[in-house]
Amino acid sequence: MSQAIGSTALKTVFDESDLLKQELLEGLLADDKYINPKFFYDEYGSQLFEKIMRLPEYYPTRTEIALLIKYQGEIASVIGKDKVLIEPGAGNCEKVQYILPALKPSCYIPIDISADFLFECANKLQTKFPDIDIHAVADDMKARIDIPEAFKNNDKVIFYPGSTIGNYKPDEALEFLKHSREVAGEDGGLLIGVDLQKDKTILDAAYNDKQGITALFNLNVLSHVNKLLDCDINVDLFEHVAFYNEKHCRIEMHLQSRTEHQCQLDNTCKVNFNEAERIHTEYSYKYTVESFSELAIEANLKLENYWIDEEALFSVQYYTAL
Ligand code: AVI
Repeated sequence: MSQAIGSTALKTVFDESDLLKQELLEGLLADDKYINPKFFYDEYGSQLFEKIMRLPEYYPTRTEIALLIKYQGEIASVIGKDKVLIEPGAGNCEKVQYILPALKPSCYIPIDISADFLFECANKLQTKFPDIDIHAVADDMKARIDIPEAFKNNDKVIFYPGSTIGNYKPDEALEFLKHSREVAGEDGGLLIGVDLQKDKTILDAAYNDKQGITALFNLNVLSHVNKLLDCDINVDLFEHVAFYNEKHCRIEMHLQSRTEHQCQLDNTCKVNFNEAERIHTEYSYKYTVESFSELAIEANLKLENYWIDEEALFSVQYYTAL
């Protein structure tokens, strides 16, 4: 297995942390305060997200896995053989394992910024699937992907499970779809997990679990901000708020200030919070198969096939060039 560390990785470590700090300050000093959801995932946040995925109320993960297992044969025959399968934000490369046995791509390229973890998982996967050339790339999702010479002429299929697309605003989702269309080219495709619109009570429960793990996950972003900015926002002065906004078809997560208070952010700036003022932390957009395929058309992608569970909770959709 060959491994390629993103060539820009080392060079950008220092400027990257300045940019992240700047981004956080901008969000906390804005009139409508916000923190980008990417800041959820420090070590503890990632552990909490692992727990979220196993919660009884959080249906997306188990429903998507069940779909991949049940329909792996059909998915493989729709996609075809000998593809180069590319997975942006692959993390622990878990979900791909459910489709690799039937799909049998020539090459699998998982991409993630957590280099050590990615290489460890990719190595394990290589042992399990010795006939597939696994070529892990430690970089961000937008990085230009160097396809190994031997597979340059194979069709490319992007695999993007987890309904992570839901965490993008529609214009960002469209940008992702356009980027995928560009990488896939005329003969490739996109296999994507998309969470579906459903009864508000199911959605509200999925983001307000009884054990309070989602609340811890949301609040932990403030501890992460404290580490990154070296400041002391009092996490106890905030509470988790999550609800389905039916008008915009999205879950909204916020952190709501319990009282009026002030925090010192760095040497130069303080931030004031009014009582009940919110910091927006995440959107999780929910689609219908139709609404998502309409968005995809704008990226020149056409819906080839889709698979949904019996309760119509979640969908796996396959797109090719329009
Ligand atoms: C990562 N993403 C798809 C999750 C979601 O459902 O939007 C993040 C999450 N936030 C709270 N619970 C799960």
